[in-house]
Amino acid sequence: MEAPGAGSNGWVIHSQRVQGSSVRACPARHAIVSARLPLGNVDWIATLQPISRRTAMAPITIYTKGWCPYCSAAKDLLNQKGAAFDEIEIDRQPDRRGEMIQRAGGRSTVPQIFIGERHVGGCDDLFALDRRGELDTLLAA
Ligand SMILES: N[C@@H](CCC(=O)N[C@@H](CS)C(=O)NCC(=O)O)C(=O)O
Repeated sequence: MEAPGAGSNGWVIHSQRVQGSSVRACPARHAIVSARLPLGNVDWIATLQPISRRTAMAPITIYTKGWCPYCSAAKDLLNQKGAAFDEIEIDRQPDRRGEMIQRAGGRSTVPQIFIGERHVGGCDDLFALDRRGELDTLLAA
C-alpha cells in the first residue's frame, strides 16, 4: 500500500506481523511513524518509510491488474527494495495482455515481472527469489 504522493520521492507504508512481546521499537531503519495494532494474539506494526528509489541498471516491468492482491504484494516488495518499475495495467491497456503472455512464455496471471529481459515470474516467484537472496543481487546489477 502506498501513501498518497508516493512516487519518485514519496512514502511507502510497510507493515509486518510481529510477536507482541518482542516489539520494543520500530525495527525499520527509516521509520518516521510507527503504530502497533494488536489483532488477536499477534501485533501488526506499520511504519511509514521514505522511498528513495534507485533505478536498476535493468529496467523492471510489472504487468498488473488494478485490483490484484498478488500485484500489490509484489509492488510493495519492489518499493521496499527502493526499486523503480514500470507498471502496465493490462485491464486498462488490454492490448498489452498478449505482449505479457508472449514474454511470460504463456503465463496469463498477474503479476508478471521482468527485470531486464529476465522473466522473474509472478508474485510467489519474486518472493522466492528474495528468500534465496538473489533479488538484491539482481537489482544491484
Ligand atoms: N501464484 C500467482 C498467483 C497470481 C494470481 O492468481 N493472480 C490473479 C489475480 S490476483 C490472476 O491473474 N487471475 C486470473 C486473471 O485475472 O486473469 C502469483 O504468485 O503471481
